Amino acid sequence: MRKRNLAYNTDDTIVAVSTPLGEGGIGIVRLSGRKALSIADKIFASKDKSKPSEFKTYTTHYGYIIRHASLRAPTKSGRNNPIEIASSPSAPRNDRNRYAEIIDEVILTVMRAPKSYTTEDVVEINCHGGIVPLRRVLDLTLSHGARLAQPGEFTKRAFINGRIDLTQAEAVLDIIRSRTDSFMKVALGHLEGGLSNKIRSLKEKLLDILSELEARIDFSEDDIELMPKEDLSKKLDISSVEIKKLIDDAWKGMILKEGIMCVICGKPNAGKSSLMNTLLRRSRVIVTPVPGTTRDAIEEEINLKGIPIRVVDTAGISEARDIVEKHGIRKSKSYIKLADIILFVLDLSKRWSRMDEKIFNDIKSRKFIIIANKSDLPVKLDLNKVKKMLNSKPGKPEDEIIEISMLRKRNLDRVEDAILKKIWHGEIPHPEGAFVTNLRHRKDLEAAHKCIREAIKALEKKSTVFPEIVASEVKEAVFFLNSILGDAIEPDILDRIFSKFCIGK
Ligand SMILES: Nc1nc2c(ncn2[C@@H]2O[C@H](COP(=O)(O)OP(=O)(O)OP(=O)(O)O)[C@@H](O)[C@H]2O)c(=O)[nH]1
Ligand SMILES: [Mg+2]
Repeated sequence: MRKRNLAYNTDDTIVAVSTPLGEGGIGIVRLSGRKALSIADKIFASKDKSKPSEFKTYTTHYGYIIRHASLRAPTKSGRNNPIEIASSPSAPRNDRNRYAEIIDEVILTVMRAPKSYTTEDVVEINCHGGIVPLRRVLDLTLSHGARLAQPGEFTKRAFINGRIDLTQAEAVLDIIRSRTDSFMKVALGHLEGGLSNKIRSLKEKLLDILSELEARIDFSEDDIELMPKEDLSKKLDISSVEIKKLIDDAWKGMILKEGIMCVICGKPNAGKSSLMNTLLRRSRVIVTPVPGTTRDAIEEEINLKGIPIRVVDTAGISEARDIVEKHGIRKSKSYIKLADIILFVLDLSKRWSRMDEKIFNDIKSRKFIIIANKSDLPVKLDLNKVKKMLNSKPGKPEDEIIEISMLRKRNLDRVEDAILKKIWHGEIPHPEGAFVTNLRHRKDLEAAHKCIREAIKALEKKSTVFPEIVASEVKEAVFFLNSILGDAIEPDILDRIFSKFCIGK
């Protein structure tokens, strides 16, 4: 890939701590740029006195990070912890080694341009993983002329230098942020170019159509043989269908990435908190026979077959007896509004009440599952009545009601299956698919799709200037595909994308 012609200066050498700040076995300071090796030469001392600029690429070396006397403020006592291993080329011969200080004992790796993460010379210094050693090594590289990297700047350089495109750069962030194996697989697929290849192939098809149209604009029909209008239309239609498929499947990728929110609601004492604990497989929330035990909403995340699900247990909805309950119930209702899926818990041992009716009316137009709990007790709830109410909704009522007993652990696996079925509408996608997982990509695809539909409409009209109109729509569609790949992108959008990264990546 070529270096991208963007207003960004790759002349300076950047540095950052690439591992999380805090205590750890090791911490890594990463340098990238023209001076990475020369800076490393100045601060690294190995026993055999070899220099990083002499090291072969992808080799690691044991040694010390040292600060030479010239960079140190002399101490009053003059005791500067001199060590013998240091040798500064800039110090006078007889002063050499006298005032050097060991900063840390390290392993240093050299990765030479162009085969490195950024395609520049990269040096990674594995220090002891503590805030002080890392900060001191970082400060030392800064004092030798490196500049502190901005968030995501290493990946930005990989992009600017043409090693990866923008979907791949975004995939790096997705990998770092993945919360489930399934999404990680999707993100890895994107990093390997799964999505870029699809977008590129779409772009090639549109460029072919564009060259046909331009031939029509430049030559008369007598000069060359032109593709029949119907064939052009067919080709555009194929591209339109392919883009539409990517847009239509984007929700799957978004769910794998963002997850969904599942809110448990119902009357007090129905078994909501018991259900929460069952889904979490641990005793997270208090369960007691006293109605009104849960007073505040409690959120936790589970991984349900690859989907991150935020499960929320809420306070039972009833006529509030005091101000605390009032607040709790208000919160329950606002969570119901935010939910992607609602788990409405009913107590089979109690009759259908006015409160059940109220809750049902609030959720009936939403995605919900009725969990009829306490099937171990004598049944008083008229489930047929509930099923009748569900009949007014599309779909089969038996898909919406699951009779369970949390106490006897009856039918519990059916709850998870029902949630998955609701999410995927019965069809579980393969994480290997090149799904769009990013809102930016989806918006650009929607814009490209709109242009192609306009192009098809223009083709159908009997205008003499149709090639110009169609060509301009197709060009615009190509522009949006280029924007996904980062081949045509505004610098501020680029900045916004990379600002989401962590420092050091
Ligand atoms: N018999 C029986 N009791 C159950 C079952 N599930 C839960 N319980 C009991 O019902 C009571 C209430 O359960 P919780 O899970 O606290 O109910 P809740 O809906 O969270 O109640 P609030 O927080 O008060 O709104 C507890 O005593 C549970 O042990 C069940 O399947 N069968
Ligand atoms: Mg509760």
